[in-house]
Amino acid sequence: MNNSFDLFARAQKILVGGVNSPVRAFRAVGGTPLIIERGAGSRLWDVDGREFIDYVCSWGALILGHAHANVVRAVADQAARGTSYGMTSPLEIELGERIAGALPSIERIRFVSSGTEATMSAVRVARAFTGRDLILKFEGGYHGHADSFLVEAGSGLATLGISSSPGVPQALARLTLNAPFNDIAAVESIFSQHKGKIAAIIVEPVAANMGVVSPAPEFLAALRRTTETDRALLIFDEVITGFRLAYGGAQTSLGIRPDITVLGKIIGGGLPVAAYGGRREIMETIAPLGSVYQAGTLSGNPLAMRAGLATLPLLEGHGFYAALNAKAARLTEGLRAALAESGVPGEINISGSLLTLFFVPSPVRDYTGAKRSDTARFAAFFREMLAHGILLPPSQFEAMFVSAAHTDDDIDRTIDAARASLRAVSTRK
Ligand code: KE4
Repeated sequence: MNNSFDLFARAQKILVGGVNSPVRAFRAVGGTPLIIERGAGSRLWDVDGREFIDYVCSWGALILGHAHANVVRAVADQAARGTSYGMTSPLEIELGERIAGALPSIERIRFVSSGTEATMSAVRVARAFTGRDLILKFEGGYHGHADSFLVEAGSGLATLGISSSPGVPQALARLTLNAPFNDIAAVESIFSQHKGKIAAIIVEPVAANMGVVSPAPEFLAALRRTTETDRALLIFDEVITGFRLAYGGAQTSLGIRPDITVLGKIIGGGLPVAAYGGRREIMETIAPLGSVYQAGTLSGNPLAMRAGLATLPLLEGHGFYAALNAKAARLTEGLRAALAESGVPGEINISGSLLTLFFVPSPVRDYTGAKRSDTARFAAFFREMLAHGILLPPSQFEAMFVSAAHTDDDIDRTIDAARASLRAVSTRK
């Protein structure tokens, strides 16, 4: 019996590529994509009953793991009280206040339903507030699929080898400038070429869509200085890092205050929630106070708000991040030992509970370095690990996510599986 195979064949007859997001199609790693029946804790089960230790965790949203009891209870209770009122509820006020309490750079916030919606709106606000059109992002950075970001982007575009998406008018693509991540000289050169014309830099403070790449010391501080000098805005895209690297996100742990922050994933506890927020004078350019228009039918809906409100308090608890990061550190140590033992060239970048094993011979500090990866060997490793019951993100250019639900035994099993899988792929030429 192979329900996965049959269901994927059926899916392809209605869903484009059999998926609702490209990276799920396993195009870069081969094999039949998973069709998942259910999840609980650190586990996923597919429709054939196969069990996996999950390091995708809904691409980072499930920092508590699948079907956490508090989230399930909150969502069930709220469903019975109504899922969407089309009007403001106390819940969105409460979640907004909680987030602003964790990130002092957020004086006003607007909830939306996806990270793309949030980053797209943040850029619109930055363009309106500065009266400028150009934006600067980083090669391999991913900020969702709004037109302005699909230029030299990471994540699924890197996975599929798409450098820039058709359908984005050249006139718009030209307004997006790119620099190598961690290359402040390149940023300063671009700013001197376009003095007074750049509305904002948008950056993942810790890159996670070229694989994980941490900022070089002083890089983010230099971005802050450069934008301030030129009166451009600094947008931190913390859709992944927000409430992942610390209760307040990367900006808290790295001590840099952006003008606008974009959040998603964890703040929704697994339901569709994202947000953008920042300085009051910037955010009050948005309707109904200002004339920058942005709206959303399900923005701030009570069902999703309850999932976020059930999640965030559990992260604030004493020692949550220390315990989570210790698990990721132990996994990384084990994987590094397995790499050394196998003789396979590889580097592991880790930041908190985010990590990526690159099949490269030298350290990865930007997208050019990440693209040196042996993606064929990564694909073979992915398939070997899957056969051992370990689900990695199906792309060399994504992050592994460790959750609070991952146990020490999960970590040990993952290291053992990696040891066997690296031996198996070490013979590949
Ligand atoms: P969504 O529109 O997918 O909710 O968020 C877009 C986004 C924005 N900013 C960052 C830093 C992101 O990582 C994302 C989305 N992340 C990808 C995985 N790296 C989502 C997974 C997918 O595309 O299926």
